[in-house]
Amino acid sequence: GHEFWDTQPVPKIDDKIVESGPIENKTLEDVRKEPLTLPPAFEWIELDCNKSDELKEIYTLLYENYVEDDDNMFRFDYSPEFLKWALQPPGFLKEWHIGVRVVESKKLVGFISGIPATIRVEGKPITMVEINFLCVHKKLREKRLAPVLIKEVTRRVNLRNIWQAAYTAGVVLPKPVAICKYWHRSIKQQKLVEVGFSALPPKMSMASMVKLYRINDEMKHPLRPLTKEDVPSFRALLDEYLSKYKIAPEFATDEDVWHWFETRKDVITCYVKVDETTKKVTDAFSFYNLPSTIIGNAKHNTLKAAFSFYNVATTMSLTELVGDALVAAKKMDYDVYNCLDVFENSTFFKDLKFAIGDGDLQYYLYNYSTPTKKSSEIGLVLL
Ligand code: NHW
Ligand code: EN5
Repeated sequence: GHEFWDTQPVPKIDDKIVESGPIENKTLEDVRKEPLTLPPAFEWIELDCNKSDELKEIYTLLYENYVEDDDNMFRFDYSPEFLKWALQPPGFLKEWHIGVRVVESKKLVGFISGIPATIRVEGKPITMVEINFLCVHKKLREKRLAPVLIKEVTRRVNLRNIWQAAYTAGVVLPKPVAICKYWHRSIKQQKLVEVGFSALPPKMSMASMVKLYRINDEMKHPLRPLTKEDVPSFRALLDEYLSKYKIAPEFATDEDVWHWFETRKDVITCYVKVDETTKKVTDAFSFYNLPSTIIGNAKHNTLKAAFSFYNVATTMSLTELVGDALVAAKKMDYDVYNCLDVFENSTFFKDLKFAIGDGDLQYYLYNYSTPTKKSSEIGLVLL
């Protein structure tokens, strides 16, 4: 049983869903006007990502306490600049950047965030919040603090007349709308083996492994960083492409697209190919930078990972496009390129020598039921 989740408007694990729509319909009068009650030693705060000390507090909480792999060898290390980007898209609300402090020491021990987004579910655009960076300090685990954070963010989102949410998690909860797999493309073989990210297959030498995973020094296609001038045609391309998927974001304005795809050093990289005569974007790859702390390795402290974001290919195959993304990632000194089996990504894994990971990523919707989707029907990537 799920003491908390059983009380929430989400499908039960064995529900067979055939139609799409909200699970419950509430109005503003139904929403509690006061914050949820915290145990007396704690207080609610809003964090301001424009204040470097507050941004640093979120960073440190996550650096020490956020998501680890199943064997506790790696922990995500989202940088402060990354968090500022992820938490402040156009239309963001500071009141959705929610912290819990210890009253006495002022130490930040809990966090949850929401950002506004329009997500299309089976073609229907729905105003939602994307929930991310839920974190409770390791010393306060299993004390039912997470449900309080979730209820508080729900309340603050509901007060803005928004009733649906999208989120992803490595754990299984009621009820995934899709179950996706992580795949990995090795770039720096030796280091990945040294840190235990990958194993040297039996009967394979390091030299033959290095040779197997060699990546070209130059891209095959004339791709260059996205510019502001490209944005209108890139948005048109992206929106048309995303409309093929059963769950996908809608990038409603040029400002949204520029926010999410402008290249920011060590945060997000987006390259495009532009047609010489029409000047329109025809192809684009993007990936974000999410390193992990390597827990307890004497030689290496961080694993530098690129995560595939949105890719659109029209004048070349998706395989060739992502092949060029790998060239860019190698040049930028990444150790590994990570990718979910969403979109048509499964079509290039074999040719580009990806290997399946040991981690799953579940996709969820809050207060919206819709038939379970295949990973290839998902057109959404959350950070
Ligand atoms: S997923 C990453 C989540 N963060 C981490 O994994 C970091 C490391 N872990 C922790 O910090 C991306 C803690 O273990 C957390 C749980 C805080 C995860 N999502 O406080 P208790 C996101 O940020 C349920 C949702 O005692 P704890 C997405 C669990 O099933 N629920 O546990 C976030 C149980 O409920 P149950 C999760 O270990 C989406 C209850 O929490 C969960 O000290 C949030 C236990 O609480 C997870 N990842 O703290 C939902 N992990 O019913 C948004 C555990 O089974 C919903 N639980 O008894 C939408 C809201 C907005 C709606 C607006 C209309
Ligand atoms: C919210 N936005 O488990 C996200 N990562 O496979 C929160 N495995 O890196 C939820 N265990 O398989 C995130 N190497 C959930 C994911 C949490 C992190 C996670 C997995 C995904 C991962 C690696 C390392 C495993 C270390 C031991 C893995 C094996 C494949 C290898 C790749 C390189 C080439 C050879 C084969």
